[in-house]
Order: sequence, then structure tokens, then C-alpha cells
Amino acid sequence: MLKGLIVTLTLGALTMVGVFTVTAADMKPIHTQKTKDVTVTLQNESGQWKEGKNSFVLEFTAAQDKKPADVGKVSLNTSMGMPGMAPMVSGATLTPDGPGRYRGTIEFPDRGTRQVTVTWDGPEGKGSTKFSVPVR
Ligand SMILES: [Cu+2]
Repeated sequence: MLKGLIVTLTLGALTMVGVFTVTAADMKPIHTQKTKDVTVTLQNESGQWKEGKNSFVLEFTAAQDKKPADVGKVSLNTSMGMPGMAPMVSGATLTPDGPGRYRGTIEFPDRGTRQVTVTWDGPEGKGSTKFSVPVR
């Protein structure tokens, strides 16, 4: 009984360490976009978007001093043109997660290159940028 409890606690502690390691270090860039005022970095654990549900982190740093930029309200939308069809669009759900940092989820019904539009509007500026990202 006691032995079982100790094993459970140890596993719990290991799981927590795992979670912290992933959030802090194991992010790979999917795309980095430099604009006049800010650099936008889209990243996740694999460095790729895939078909289905994806989670990611979007970071904004000031172009001048590379410090986190307070860009306020942010949106990320994607579109894929398909022959003979209306463009397939999907938008991300974004949650603020510290200065200049947002956690996001997005779902893609198929593979193919997405045109991504990121917009921001906050104390450190207002703007938007477009780039493409493959969904593999
Ligand atoms: Cu499509």
C-alpha cells in the first residue's frame, strides 16, 4: 500500500517535469516572419503543422531590442485555395500566455500549403503579416 503510494508520487513528479520541459525548451520553429516592428515566431514541438488538430505557440518580439512585444489582441487565420472550390479557411483559438506569447490550437481537414494571416493590435503597435506554411 505504502510502496504503491510512493511509486505513484514518483510517477506524478516525473510527469510534471516532463510537462515543464516541453513548455520551456522543446519548441521548434515552424515559421519566423520579420516585419518592420515585430518578429513573429510560430512554433510547436515538432516544428510542423499536420492534418488534424494542432497546438502551437505564437511569439512576438520587438524588431529593435528583441524583447517580448505587447501586441494585445492577436488573431491567426489560414486559407487554402483549392481548384473548383471555395477556399478552405480555418482560424486558430489563441490564449495569452505571458508577454508577447500566445498558445494556440487549430484544426486542418487536409494537407496542403496554407496562406497564414496574423494580425495584432496593442500598446506596441498594430499590424498584420502574411506567410505560407505547409500542412504535412
Ligand atoms: Cu484543402
